Amino acid sequence: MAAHRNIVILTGAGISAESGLRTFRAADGLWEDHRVEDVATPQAFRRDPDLVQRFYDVRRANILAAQPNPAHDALARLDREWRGELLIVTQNIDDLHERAGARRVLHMHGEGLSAWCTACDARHPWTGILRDEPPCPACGAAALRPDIVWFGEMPYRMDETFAALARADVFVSIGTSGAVYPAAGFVQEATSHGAATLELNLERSQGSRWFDETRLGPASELVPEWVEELLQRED
Ligand code: BJW
Repeated sequence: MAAHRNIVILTGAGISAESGLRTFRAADGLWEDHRVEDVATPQAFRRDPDLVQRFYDVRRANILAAQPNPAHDALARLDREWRGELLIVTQNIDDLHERAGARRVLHMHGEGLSAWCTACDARHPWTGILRDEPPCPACGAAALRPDIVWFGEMPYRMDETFAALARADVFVSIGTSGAVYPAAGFVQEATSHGAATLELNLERSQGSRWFDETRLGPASELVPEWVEELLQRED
Protein backbone atom coordinates (compact mmCIF):
# COMPACT_ATOMS: atom_id res chain seq x y z
CA MET A 1 0.00 0.00 0.00
CA ALA A 2 1.65 3.24 -1.12
CA ALA A 3 1.83 6.41 0.96
CA HIS A 4 -0.99 8.93 1.33
CA ARG A 5 -3.77 6.73 0.15
CA ASN A 6 -7.44 7.24 0.89
CA ILE A 7 -9.16 5.08 3.44
CA VAL A 8 -12.86 4.70 4.23
CA ILE A 9 -13.74 2.69 7.34
CA LEU A 10 -17.28 1.52 8.05
CA THR A 11 -18.00 0.56 11.66
CA GLY A 12 -21.00 -1.21 13.16
CA ALA A 13 -22.27 -2.41 16.52
CA GLY A 14 -19.54 -5.08 16.77
CA ILE A 15 -16.84 -2.47 17.40
CA SER A 16 -18.65 -1.30 20.53
CA ALA A 17 -19.65 -4.78 21.74
CA GLU A 18 -16.53 -5.09 23.90
CA SER A 19 -17.40 -1.73 25.46
CA GLY A 20 -20.57 -3.39 26.78
CA LEU A 21 -23.03 -2.03 24.18
CA ARG A 22 -25.27 -4.73 22.78
CA THR A 23 -25.36 -5.52 19.07
CA PHE A 24 -28.68 -5.72 17.22
CA ARG A 25 -28.76 -9.12 15.60
CA ALA A 26 -27.04 -11.37 18.13
CA ALA A 27 -29.06 -13.85 20.19
CA ASP A 28 -29.20 -11.28 23.01
CA GLY A 29 -30.00 -8.48 20.55
CA LEU A 30 -33.64 -8.18 21.53
CA TRP A 31 -34.81 -5.38 23.81
CA GLU A 32 -37.77 -6.35 26.02
CA ASP A 33 -38.65 -8.91 23.32
CA HIS A 34 -38.80 -6.28 20.57
CA ARG A 35 -36.72 -6.65 17.42
CA VAL A 36 -34.87 -3.49 16.34
CA GLU A 37 -37.07 -3.43 13.23
CA ASP A 38 -40.09 -3.02 15.56
CA VAL A 39 -38.79 -0.02 17.48
CA ALA A 40 -36.53 1.73 15.00
CA THR A 41 -39.16 2.96 12.53
CA PRO A 42 -41.20 6.18 12.22
CA GLN A 43 -44.32 3.97 12.20
CA ALA A 44 -43.38 2.44 15.58
CA PHE A 45 -42.80 5.94 16.98
CA ARG A 46 -46.24 7.12 15.80
CA ARG A 47 -47.89 3.94 17.14
CA ASP A 48 -46.18 3.85 20.53
CA PRO A 49 -43.96 6.88 21.21
CA ASP A 50 -43.49 5.95 24.87
CA LEU A 51 -42.04 2.52 23.97
CA VAL A 52 -39.61 4.01 21.43
CA GLN A 53 -38.58 6.87 23.74
CA ARG A 54 -37.94 4.35 26.56
CA PHE A 55 -35.81 2.23 24.19
CA TYR A 56 -33.62 5.24 23.38
CA ASP A 57 -33.59 6.57 26.98
CA VAL A 58 -32.04 3.22 28.01
CA ARG A 59 -29.62 3.26 25.06
CA ARG A 60 -28.58 6.86 25.92
CA ALA A 61 -27.81 5.88 29.52
CA ASN A 62 -25.81 2.86 28.31
CA ILE A 63 -23.79 5.03 25.92
CA LEU A 64 -22.92 7.43 28.72
CA ALA A 65 -21.76 4.53 30.92
CA ALA A 66 -19.60 2.87 28.22
CA GLN A 67 -15.91 3.51 27.54
CA PRO A 68 -13.95 3.21 24.27
CA ASN A 69 -12.10 -0.10 23.84
CA PRO A 70 -8.76 -0.84 22.08
CA ALA A 71 -10.49 -0.95 18.66
CA HIS A 72 -11.76 2.64 19.06
CA ASP A 73 -8.33 3.66 20.39
CA ALA A 74 -6.58 2.13 17.38
CA LEU A 75 -8.82 3.95 14.87
CA ALA A 76 -8.23 7.21 16.76
CA ARG A 77 -4.48 6.57 16.44
CA LEU A 78 -4.89 5.93 12.72
CA ASP A 79 -6.88 9.16 12.35
CA ARG A 80 -4.06 11.08 14.10
CA GLU A 81 -1.20 9.47 12.19
CA TRP A 82 -2.57 8.77 8.70
CA ARG A 83 -1.40 11.44 6.27
CA GLY A 84 -3.84 10.59 3.52
CA GLU A 85 -7.60 11.03 3.42
CA LEU A 86 -9.52 9.04 5.99
CA LEU A 87 -13.21 8.85 6.87
CA ILE A 88 -14.75 6.73 9.62
CA VAL A 89 -18.40 6.22 8.65
CA THR A 90 -20.12 4.74 11.67
CA GLN A 91 -23.57 3.21 11.85
CA ASN A 92 -23.29 3.47 15.61
CA ILE A 93 -25.10 6.13 17.57
CA ASP A 94 -22.59 6.04 20.43
CA ASP A 95 -19.78 8.61 20.68
CA LEU A 96 -16.98 6.14 21.45
CA HIS A 97 -14.95 6.98 18.32
CA GLU A 98 -14.91 10.65 19.34
CA ARG A 99 -14.20 9.89 23.00
CA ALA A 100 -11.21 7.78 21.89
CA GLY A 101 -9.96 10.88 20.03
CA ALA A 102 -11.03 10.27 16.41
CA ARG A 103 -12.05 13.44 14.55
CA ARG A 104 -12.88 12.35 10.99
CA VAL A 105 -16.12 10.57 11.99
CA LEU A 106 -19.50 10.62 10.25
CA HIS A 107 -22.59 9.23 12.04
CA MET A 108 -24.75 7.97 9.19
CA HIS A 109 -27.52 6.66 11.51
CA GLY A 110 -27.55 9.70 13.82
CA GLU A 111 -26.38 10.22 17.38
CA GLY A 112 -27.81 8.90 20.63
CA LEU A 113 -26.70 11.99 22.53
CA SER A 114 -28.64 14.37 20.29
CA ALA A 115 -32.34 15.29 20.25
CA TRP A 116 -34.14 16.58 17.17
CA CYS A 117 -37.16 18.89 17.34
CA THR A 118 -39.68 17.92 14.69
CA ALA A 119 -41.45 21.29 15.17
CA CYS A 120 -38.54 23.70 14.51
CA ASP A 121 -35.88 21.29 13.13
CA ALA A 122 -33.29 22.29 15.79
CA ARG A 123 -30.87 19.68 17.13
CA HIS A 124 -29.65 19.73 20.72
CA PRO A 125 -26.97 17.79 22.61
CA TRP A 126 -29.01 15.56 24.95
CA THR A 127 -27.95 13.36 27.86
CA GLY A 128 -31.24 13.15 29.78
CA ILE A 129 -34.47 11.34 29.03
CA LEU A 130 -37.06 12.18 26.37
CA ARG A 131 -39.99 10.00 27.44
CA ASP A 132 -41.37 12.76 29.72
CA GLU A 133 -41.70 15.05 26.65
CA PRO A 134 -39.40 17.94 27.65
CA PRO A 135 -39.82 21.22 25.73
CA CYS A 136 -37.47 21.98 22.86
CA PRO A 137 -34.88 24.50 24.19
CA ALA A 138 -35.25 26.48 20.93
CA CYS A 139 -39.02 26.69 20.33
CA GLY A 140 -40.64 25.22 23.47
CA ALA A 141 -42.66 22.56 21.59
CA ALA A 142 -42.94 19.09 23.14
CA ALA A 143 -41.74 17.60 19.86
CA LEU A 144 -38.29 16.18 20.57
CA ARG A 145 -37.38 12.76 19.20
CA PRO A 146 -34.10 10.86 19.18
CA ASP A 147 -31.82 12.20 16.42
CA ILE A 148 -31.63 8.74 14.89
CA VAL A 149 -32.11 7.43 11.35
CA TRP A 150 -34.86 4.83 11.45
CA PHE A 151 -35.80 2.30 8.77
CA GLY A 152 -37.30 4.08 5.78
CA GLU A 153 -35.48 7.34 6.59
CA MET A 154 -32.51 8.74 4.69
CA PRO A 155 -29.14 8.19 6.38
CA TYR A 156 -27.13 11.34 7.04
CA ARG A 157 -24.41 12.76 4.75
CA MET A 158 -24.68 10.12 2.03
CA ASP A 159 -23.31 12.45 -0.69
CA GLU A 160 -20.13 12.90 1.34
CA THR A 161 -19.88 9.17 2.00
CA PHE A 162 -20.36 8.09 -1.62
CA ALA A 163 -17.84 10.73 -2.74
CA ALA A 164 -15.29 9.33 -0.25
CA LEU A 165 -16.04 5.76 -1.41
CA ALA A 166 -15.40 6.82 -5.01
CA ARG A 167 -11.95 8.12 -4.00
CA ALA A 168 -11.10 5.26 -1.63
CA ASP A 169 -8.07 3.08 -2.24
CA VAL A 170 -8.91 1.00 0.81
CA PHE A 171 -12.31 0.16 2.31
CA VAL A 172 -12.49 -1.59 5.65
CA SER A 173 -15.66 -2.83 7.33
CA ILE A 174 -15.53 -3.52 11.07
CA GLY A 175 -18.13 -5.28 13.23
CA THR A 176 -21.21 -5.00 11.05
CA SER A 177 -23.50 -7.81 9.90
CA GLY A 178 -24.11 -6.36 6.43
CA ALA A 179 -27.87 -6.68 6.98
CA VAL A 180 -28.81 -3.01 6.59
CA TYR A 181 -28.60 -0.85 3.47
CA PRO A 182 -27.19 1.44 2.20
CA ALA A 183 -24.17 0.59 4.45
CA ALA A 184 -24.24 -3.05 3.32
CA GLY A 185 -23.67 -1.87 -0.27
CA PHE A 186 -20.59 0.25 0.45
CA VAL A 187 -18.20 -2.65 -0.24
CA GLN A 188 -19.53 -3.06 -3.78
CA GLU A 189 -19.46 0.70 -4.32
CA ALA A 190 -15.82 0.90 -3.18
CA THR A 191 -14.90 -2.16 -5.27
CA SER A 192 -16.48 -0.63 -8.37
CA HIS A 193 -14.06 2.30 -7.97
CA GLY A 194 -11.04 0.02 -7.59
CA ALA A 195 -10.57 -0.03 -3.80
CA ALA A 196 -9.01 -2.96 -1.96
CA THR A 197 -11.51 -4.25 0.60
CA LEU A 198 -11.09 -5.87 4.01
CA GLU A 199 -13.61 -7.15 6.52
CA LEU A 200 -12.80 -7.42 10.25
CA ASN A 201 -15.53 -9.23 12.16
CA LEU A 202 -16.24 -11.90 14.73
CA GLU A 203 -18.00 -13.95 12.07
CA ARG A 204 -18.51 -13.56 8.33
CA SER A 205 -21.03 -10.83 7.45
CA GLN A 206 -23.86 -11.32 4.95
CA GLY A 207 -21.77 -9.58 2.28
CA SER A 208 -18.53 -11.35 3.11
CA ARG A 209 -18.11 -12.69 -0.41
CA TRP A 210 -17.69 -9.14 -1.75
CA PHE A 211 -14.52 -8.51 0.27
CA ASP A 212 -11.00 -9.23 -0.99
CA GLU A 213 -10.01 -10.37 2.49
CA THR A 214 -11.79 -11.33 5.71
CA ARG A 215 -10.15 -11.58 9.14
CA LEU A 216 -12.19 -13.14 11.90
CA GLY A 217 -11.83 -12.33 15.60
CA PRO A 218 -12.71 -9.69 18.20
CA ALA A 219 -12.37 -6.08 17.07
CA SER A 220 -10.27 -5.23 20.14
CA GLU A 221 -7.54 -7.53 18.74
CA LEU A 222 -7.98 -7.31 14.96
CA VAL A 223 -8.26 -3.53 14.66
CA PRO A 224 -5.07 -2.63 16.60
CA GLU A 225 -3.18 -5.32 14.61
CA TRP A 226 -4.43 -3.96 11.28
CA VAL A 227 -3.68 -0.33 12.21
CA GLU A 228 -0.17 -1.25 13.32
CA GLU A 229 0.39 -3.16 10.06
CA LEU A 230 -0.84 -0.22 7.97
CA LEU A 231 1.25 2.39 9.76
CA GLN A 232 4.36 0.18 9.62
CA ARG A 233 3.96 -0.16 5.85
CA GLU A 234 3.53 3.61 5.59
CA ASP A 235 6.92 4.32 7.24
C1 BJW B 1 -18.15 -8.25 16.47
C2 BJW B 1 -17.94 -8.33 17.83
C3 BJW B 1 -16.64 -8.08 18.25
C4 BJW B 1 -20.00 -8.75 17.52
N1 BJW B 1 -15.70 -7.79 17.38
N2 BJW B 1 -17.19 -7.96 15.61
C5 BJW B 1 -34.86 -4.65 0.95
C6 BJW B 1 -33.61 -4.78 0.35
C7 BJW B 1 -32.63 -3.81 0.53
C8 BJW B 1 -32.87 -2.70 1.32
C9 BJW B 1 -34.10 -2.58 1.93
C10 BJW B 1 -35.09 -3.55 1.75
N3 BJW B 1 -36.18 -3.16 2.44
C11 BJW B 1 -35.88 -1.99 3.09
C12 BJW B 1 -34.62 -1.63 2.78
C13 BJW B 1 -33.88 -0.43 3.28
C14 BJW B 1 -33.57 -0.53 4.76
C15 BJW B 1 -32.86 -1.86 5.03
O1 BJW B 1 -31.67 -2.01 4.82
N4 BJW B 1 -33.59 -2.84 5.57
C16 BJW B 1 -33.01 -4.16 5.85
C17 BJW B 1 -33.67 -4.73 7.08
C18 BJW B 1 -33.16 -5.01 4.61
N5 BJW B 1 -32.68 0.58 5.06
C19 BJW B 1 -33.15 1.76 5.41
O2 BJW B 1 -34.35 1.97 5.53
C20 BJW B 1 -32.13 2.88 5.56
N6 BJW B 1 -32.53 3.99 4.75
C21 BJW B 1 -32.53 3.91 3.40
O3 BJW B 1 -32.25 2.88 2.81
O4 BJW B 1 -32.85 5.09 2.76
C22 BJW B 1 -32.91 5.07 1.33
C23 BJW B 1 -31.58 5.21 0.66
C24 BJW B 1 -31.36 4.65 -0.58
C25 BJW B 1 -30.14 4.76 -1.20
C26 BJW B 1 -29.12 5.48 -0.62
C27 BJW B 1 -29.33 6.05 0.61
C28 BJW B 1 -30.55 5.90 1.24
C29 BJW B 1 -32.09 3.35 7.01
C30 BJW B 1 -31.50 2.31 7.89
C31 BJW B 1 -31.57 2.75 9.34
C32 BJW B 1 -30.98 1.71 10.28
N7 BJW B 1 -31.24 2.08 11.61
C33 BJW B 1 -30.74 1.24 12.71
C34 BJW B 1 -31.36 1.76 14.03
C35 BJW B 1 -31.01 3.17 14.32
C36 BJW B 1 -29.74 3.34 15.07
C37 BJW B 1 -29.83 2.80 16.48
O5 BJW B 1 -30.91 2.74 17.06
O6 BJW B 1 -28.75 2.46 16.99
O7 BJW B 1 -29.31 1.25 12.74
S1 BJW B 1 -31.13 -0.49 12.52
C38 BJW B 1 -29.67 -1.10 13.25
O8 BJW B 1 -28.94 -1.87 12.26
C39 BJW B 1 -28.80 0.15 13.54
C40 BJW B 1 -27.47 -0.29 13.04
O9 BJW B 1 -26.66 0.83 12.76
C41 BJW B 1 -27.80 -1.13 11.84
C42 BJW B 1 -26.71 -2.08 11.44
O10 BJW B 1 -26.44 -3.03 12.44
P1 BJW B 1 -24.95 -3.52 12.68
O11 BJW B 1 -24.12 -2.38 13.15
O12 BJW B 1 -24.46 -4.23 11.50
O13 BJW B 1 -25.16 -4.50 13.93
P2 BJW B 1 -25.57 -6.07 13.93
O14 BJW B 1 -26.03 -6.40 15.29
O15 BJW B 1 -26.45 -6.40 12.81
O16 BJW B 1 -24.18 -6.81 13.65
C43 BJW B 1 -23.12 -6.78 14.59
C44 BJW B 1 -21.91 -7.45 13.95
O17 BJW B 1 -20.83 -7.30 14.85
C45 BJW B 1 -22.08 -8.95 13.69
O18 BJW B 1 -21.64 -9.25 12.38
C46 BJW B 1 -21.16 -9.62 14.72
O19 BJW B 1 -20.51 -10.78 14.20
C47 BJW B 1 -20.14 -8.55 14.95
N8 BJW B 1 -19.51 -8.57 16.26
N9 BJW B 1 -19.15 -8.70 18.45
C48 BJW B 1 -16.02 -7.78 16.05
N10 BJW B 1 -16.33 -8.17 19.58
